[in-house]
Amino acid sequence: MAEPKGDIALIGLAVMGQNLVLNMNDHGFTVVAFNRTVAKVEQFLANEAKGTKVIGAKSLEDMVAQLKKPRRVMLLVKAGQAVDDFIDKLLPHLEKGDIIIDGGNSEYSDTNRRCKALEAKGLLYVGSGVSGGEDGARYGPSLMPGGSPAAWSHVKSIFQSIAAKSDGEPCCDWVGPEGAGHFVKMVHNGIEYGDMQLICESYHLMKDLVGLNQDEMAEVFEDWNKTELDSFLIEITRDIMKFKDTDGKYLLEKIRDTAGQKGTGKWTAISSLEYGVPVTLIGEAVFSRCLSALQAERVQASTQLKGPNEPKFGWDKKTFINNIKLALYASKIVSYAQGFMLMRETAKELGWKLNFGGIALMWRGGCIIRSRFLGNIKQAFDKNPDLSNLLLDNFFKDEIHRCQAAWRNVVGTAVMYGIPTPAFSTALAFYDGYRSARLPANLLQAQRDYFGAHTYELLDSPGKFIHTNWTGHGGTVSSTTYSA
Ligand code: 2AM
Repeated sequence: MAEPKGDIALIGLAVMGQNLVLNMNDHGFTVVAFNRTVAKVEQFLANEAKGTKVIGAKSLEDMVAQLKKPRRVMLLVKAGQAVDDFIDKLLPHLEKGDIIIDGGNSEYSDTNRRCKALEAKGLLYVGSGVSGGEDGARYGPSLMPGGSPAAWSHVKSIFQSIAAKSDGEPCCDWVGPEGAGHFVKMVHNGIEYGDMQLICESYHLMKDLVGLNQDEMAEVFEDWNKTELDSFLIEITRDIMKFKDTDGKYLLEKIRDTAGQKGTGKWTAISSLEYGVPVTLIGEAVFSRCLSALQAERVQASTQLKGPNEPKFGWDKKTFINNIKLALYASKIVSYAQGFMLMRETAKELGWKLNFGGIALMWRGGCIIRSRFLGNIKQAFDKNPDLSNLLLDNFFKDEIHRCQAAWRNVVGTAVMYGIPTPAFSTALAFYDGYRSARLPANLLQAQRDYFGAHTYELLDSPGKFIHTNWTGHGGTVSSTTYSA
């Protein structure tokens, strides 16, 4: 048999898979394509992949036979059982040193498990976050690969050539071991929830408090997009504001205000609870979607529950709109600081070494949260790879200080007028908590010790747990200390 020509095989010819195959082909790689329903391979070759170098495979055996060694097989199939099934079917055809890559939306804990299992068999495993939707997959996604470190040198050139570029640099770098790539993709999605919620709160304030119409709001977003808020999400929001339905009316006004979700934001919030990291803004963004979904209840309650009786909003519009912009920006800094805190803590718990600057670079282009802002985050980690918190970087510290008065004004005004701004508010509460040398948790510890003998430590002797008999009756026996 002739020397095999395939640089990589790709299994799963739904839109994302097809587009990644075509993207790899454009960059000079020979891709072997396969799909569970084999008829789709023929269809793909006869249509989308016509005239390309893509090779169709009739079976897994045929597919593997067409690959150069070490073999690289990328899965883009439905997350969950389908990935395990394909791994099981592939194993008899592969040998030590071969590489399986999962580019689907797998949960990172599944990727942890699969990575360990395959490494134990002498194979290499990569779990990669892929972001940017269909267009990204076709012309340059953000790629977040993690897994067996030895695999990186074998997939690097393919991954970095097909990835989006930002200032000439590929939005793809090695994230870390095991499920680190999928974990970082999950946090990306959580941050996306937060960014979207912040923009929605700005819209709410501009519409219901300032009284702007959609053309005016489109202009505001257009202006913001030329500043530090320059990002894909602000850009599409501007376009949504302007979009008119076939009847000439704004489409946005006709859309039901009930948000859906697929779960990645929820998983980020669950992880933050699991690891004990206060990722409050993403949490609020998830809960805001839940509250929006209670539409029938809200409509009912709106006829019964009264808001404040404030005089008409009398602020200078321009000033207040600029304040909203600064509130959004400051809240966004807090949200990303929280996201990186979660990644840092998870890395510590799981013994991963994560490349934080690389993560910012991967998100800088290609994905939904792409923005100028991520360039600043990259710079912060370039300056200090061990930066403990983004808020303590000089650039972000100065920016938060610059925004602070406006941010407090917006949150305060929203509270006075009864407009919900959960993400703005929680970001500010976090900021004030994080910068407090002393919080009222001394009282909390006293309460816990009072009713449950949970013990407390004194300021001048940390690590020494004491129980006090607060009432003069009851026992002096303390309960064991534990941390959930
Ligand atoms: P199909 O075309 O044979 O349905 C996205 O759904 C991709 O995942 C498709 O390529 C689909 O293959 C594949 N897929 C979905 N569920 C699968 C399963 N249980 N086993 C294998 N492949 C699956």
